[in-house]
Amino acid sequence: MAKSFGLVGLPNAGKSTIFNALTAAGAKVEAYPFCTIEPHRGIASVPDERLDALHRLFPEKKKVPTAIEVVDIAGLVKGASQGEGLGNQFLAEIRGVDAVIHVVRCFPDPEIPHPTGDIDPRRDIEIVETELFLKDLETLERRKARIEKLAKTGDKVAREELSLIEHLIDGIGKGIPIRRMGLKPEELALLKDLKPLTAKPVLYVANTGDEGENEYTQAVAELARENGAGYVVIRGRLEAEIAEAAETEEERRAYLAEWGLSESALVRLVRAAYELLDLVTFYTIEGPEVRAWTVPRGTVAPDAGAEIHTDFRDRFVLAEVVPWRELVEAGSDKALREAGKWRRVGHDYEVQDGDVIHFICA
Ligand SMILES: Nc1nc2c(ncn2[C@@H]2O[C@H](COP(=O)(O)OP(=O)(O)OP(=O)(O)O)[C@@H](O)[C@H]2O)c(=O)[nH]1
Ligand SMILES: [Mg+2]
Repeated sequence: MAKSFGLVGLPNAGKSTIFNALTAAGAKVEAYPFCTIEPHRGIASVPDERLDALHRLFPEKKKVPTAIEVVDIAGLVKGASQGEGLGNQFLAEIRGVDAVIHVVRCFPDPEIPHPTGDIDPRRDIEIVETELFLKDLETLERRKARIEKLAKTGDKVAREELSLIEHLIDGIGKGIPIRRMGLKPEELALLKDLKPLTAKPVLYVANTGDEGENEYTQAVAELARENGAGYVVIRGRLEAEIAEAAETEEERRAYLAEWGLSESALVRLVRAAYELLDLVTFYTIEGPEVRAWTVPRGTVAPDAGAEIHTDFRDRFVLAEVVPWRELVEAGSDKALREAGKWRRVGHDYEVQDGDVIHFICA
């Protein structure tokens, strides 16, 4: 399934611009706060040079890249949780995402108003993170009120959940995001339905002007290091314009190269996000398709197969595996087979990033 990312940030930080750069989907972008009043969802297919190289060996097949889903919401302002601005109500929209992309304004432009008057990444980030904390508090308090009675009657599950929720409320009160509370898998499982926002991994996007890195992006980089968050610099407006102007991936690359950029924002963001989420990509060449798939690192072959077909897990017999580069260097599947390079692996095999996998099922 496509991984999904929710964009948060102050009004005019450039969320819709980044959304456009990523999806080239044309969400409305205007120079006044709150132009995004409906959450926007977009799908972007992930450019992948390894997939391209594999596809050149099988040009008659269809190339199917992986995709990400991006959700753009309205800007958050201080006091959103008390009803300021429009942001708070939209936070619920990003409950379901796999990671939060926090867009931080790093472009100075007197024409574009800043909600607090001037750019200050550290303060700006804090305002937004405070709103995420407050949203989580609201969610947790509501849940607490609901299960307190049940816990009093001695219900064991409710008591466990209640004590976890009290622990989380306490941590948030101290300014610790849930993702940094070191929760055990069984505790995380209890939060499955609540989906608290600060439990999600965060990637900071320093949205900067055409000229690239500056003192503000430096500040974001520093904070990302301190907070254990991912970090990418994106020249949002420039990339959005290029994404919209370019008709093909080649054309896009050519425009980017003119600005000294070797890779698009999408490629860099996806790489950073996959790293943050600890995902690996594998490839299949089956039937009419050359296709990329994404799974968590450490996924064993039968579970990877289940991405393709749920019943592959039970029907799994063995898999043939080869690193993508070996297949590309061999020049064809036939040459690779003759060289005996396909490796046979069993149920315990952990899929490696860049594997080409052929599943053999009963
Ligand atoms: N100069 C400059 N302007 C930019 C850049 N990125 C975005 N902008 C402009 O800033 C304004 C706000 O950008 P949006 O993408 O709409 O901001 P937003 O975060 O979606 O704002 P809300 O939806 O109101 O929360 C637009 O006029 C953009 O064109 C940039 O890199 N440089
Ligand atoms: Mg917007």
